Amino acid sequence: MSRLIVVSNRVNPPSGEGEESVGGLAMALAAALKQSSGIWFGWSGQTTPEFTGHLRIETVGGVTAATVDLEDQDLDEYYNGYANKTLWPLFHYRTDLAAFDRAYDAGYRRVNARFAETLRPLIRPDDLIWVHDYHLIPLARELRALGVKNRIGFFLHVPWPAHQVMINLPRHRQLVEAVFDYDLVGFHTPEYQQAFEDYVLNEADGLVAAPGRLKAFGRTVEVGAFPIGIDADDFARLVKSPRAHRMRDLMTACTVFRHLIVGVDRLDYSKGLEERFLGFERFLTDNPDLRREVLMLQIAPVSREAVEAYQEIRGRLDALSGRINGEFSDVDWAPFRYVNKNYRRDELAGIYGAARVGLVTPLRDGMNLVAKEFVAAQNPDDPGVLVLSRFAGAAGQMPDALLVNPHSAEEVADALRRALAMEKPERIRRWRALFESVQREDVTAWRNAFVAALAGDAALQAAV
Ligand code: GDG
Repeated sequence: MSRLIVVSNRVNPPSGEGEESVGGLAMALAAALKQSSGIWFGWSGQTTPEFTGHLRIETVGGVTAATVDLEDQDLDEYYNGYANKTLWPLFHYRTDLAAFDRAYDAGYRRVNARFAETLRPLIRPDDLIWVHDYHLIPLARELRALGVKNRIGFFLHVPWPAHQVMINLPRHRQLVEAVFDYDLVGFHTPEYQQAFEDYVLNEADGLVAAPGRLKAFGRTVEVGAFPIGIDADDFARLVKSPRAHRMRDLMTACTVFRHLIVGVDRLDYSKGLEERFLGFERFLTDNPDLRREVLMLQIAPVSREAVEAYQEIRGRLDALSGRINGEFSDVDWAPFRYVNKNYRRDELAGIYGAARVGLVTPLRDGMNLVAKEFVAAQNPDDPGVLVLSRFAGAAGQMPDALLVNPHSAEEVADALRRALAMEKPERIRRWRALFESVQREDVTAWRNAFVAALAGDAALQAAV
């Protein structure tokens, strides 16, 4: 069997049970690599004044990590710049927040070239190379320029935006042309795959050579939808852990006679936190009879603090959470807890398990793993209800959640009321259907399906 080389911007395998928050991509890659003897290559997270190209190889949490430091300027132009100020907002439909700057573009290409040069000596002829996410779209192009002939796949963890949104990017054709140096390109959902196809047909004179095969720029690429999932077995273990039990008991003790509504997200404007807070405020306004029966807990560890848009949204959330508590609290009671602290994964499992409602309302989200973790943490005999944004990739796989438009405070408030009033038989019926898909379409199924397609292994593809 071929060796797998996984490439992503950051390499940060969780070191154990209590590892801090590392985001959805890192959780998934660590889980995917645990099952193979592969290598995980990417940025160490450190910077130096000048790029050295020095490769560091170590084993962390059962995974062989090969990392390289970047230069200070790379951090500004590539990571904070093109990746997080240009592509992230654009791919999440926030053209108002997207910064277009030639220096970012140049930094992005420079780092992709540096990644390719550093990775090149590690590659053996029959390795499969699997590149992840929007930071590294041109990596295959750079590797091909160095003579790499291996099968190279790309997986996008965020949405591929609609054609009319994509063309806001200066030099968009150049970026899409680079996609055609891959052999296989994977998206979370058929909708993102379709949006990519629309672009190729409309902007690149491309054509559909066969189902799942697009031709443009003189090359052909295979495309497909590979919905990511959680490490279901590992999460089941966390749910049963002593820390999860302790946390569940603690949360249950501080919500006596009340229902817990929980949200867990990186502090990011794509996650719809402001809109969610307004939805909860609307719920409190519309339902005076239920006010004392709920506690909303929002956990939102800060991320990407160097980017202004993240500093600004943090300020607005501080103000909004203060306003809600100021308006509705009493001497002996407050409706809302808003926490920027990072919790251990086993503690999160306990918090999810104590909640009657999981409120997951991103404005746009490639998939959203929190929705799946919430479902996996529920007590089968008395499960909570998932309220989920229809704009999360996960919505297509989770029709038994209460699906809402996250922009509508009224819809969010009504869904909360409905979730709290839902009788046990309906909760159990909905939860069973959700849990079944969370287990079946887990991270192992995702990895196996992508790797089989990349290997071009028809027998394996038929089996997954
Ligand atoms: C990207 C895409 C896609 C959150 N707070 C804490 C904590 N977390 C963990 C969650 C979950 C992960 O972070 C977040 O994953 P998501 O999928 O919800 O979102 P992104 O980070 O934006 O991930 C997304 C994903 O990639 C995979 O393809 O689903 O659409 O945007 O696992 O539990 N973990 C800990 N403490 C926290 O306080 N330990």
